[in-house]
Amino acid sequence: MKNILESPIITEICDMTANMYRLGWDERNGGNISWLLDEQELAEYLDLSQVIRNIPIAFDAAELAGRIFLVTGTGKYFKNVTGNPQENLGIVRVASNGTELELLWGFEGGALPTSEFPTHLMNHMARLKADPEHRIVMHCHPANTIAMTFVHSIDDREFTCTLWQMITECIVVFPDGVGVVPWMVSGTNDIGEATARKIKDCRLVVWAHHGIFGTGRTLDEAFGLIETVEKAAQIYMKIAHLDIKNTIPKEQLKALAETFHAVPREGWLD
Ligand code: 2HA
Ligand code: ZN
Repeated sequence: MKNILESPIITEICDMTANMYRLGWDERNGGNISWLLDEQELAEYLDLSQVIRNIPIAFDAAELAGRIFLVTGTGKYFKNVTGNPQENLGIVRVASNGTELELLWGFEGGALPTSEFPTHLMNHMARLKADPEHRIVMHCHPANTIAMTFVHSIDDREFTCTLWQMITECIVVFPDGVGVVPWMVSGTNDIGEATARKIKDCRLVVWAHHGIFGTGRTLDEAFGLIETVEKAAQIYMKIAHLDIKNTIPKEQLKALAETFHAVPREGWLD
């Protein structure tokens, strides 16, 4: 067996959580990541028949039975992951009954998956239907994106069009747009369902006054989507209170998307 602490899985998530912490997106225990792992790759590092303990979950994830996820722990700090991956991270398999997780590695000292795991699993289900190559769900608290939800309409289309107009690259990076879920109690199945309903059509969902979810095939894709939204929101927050003299007209956004073969959400630029 190879040493899992030296695997790309653990080294990449350590680099990512440290980077996100340094960007100020994950204060205290803020933020969480889950990664749908490749079973064959994981079998080089772990005996997948050895279940350490079972962890109940409060909804039916039978659709994901047998799937294995790396996930950050509830109450754990992103800044501490690199120094102690085995306490701050866990690798869990959805049991065949769909209402339990089988712990295969990590979560030492009795730790549990993120409180947002229902949302993560529902997002994984929704994105896998849209893209079989989907692997990552990433949540964090970037300040400008959150700030924007206090001063801008939180209609999906209006919020997205403003972001598209903030930086030329935006429509190329996320032509599928951003969904916005109005404020709800987090950690619940209800917010998970509301998020999954939006994320089935786009890879990004903002939680008003809370944070953002990015998804993708790789950690870099999910991170890059969030990074681009946050930069656009930062520009919005720098200019929203000023006298706007120039903008990128919607017609030009259409031309831009066409040039880069990006397909914006149907009807959103009309
Ligand atoms: O993991 O970010 O939304 C802590 C949170 C909850
Ligand atoms: Zn959060």
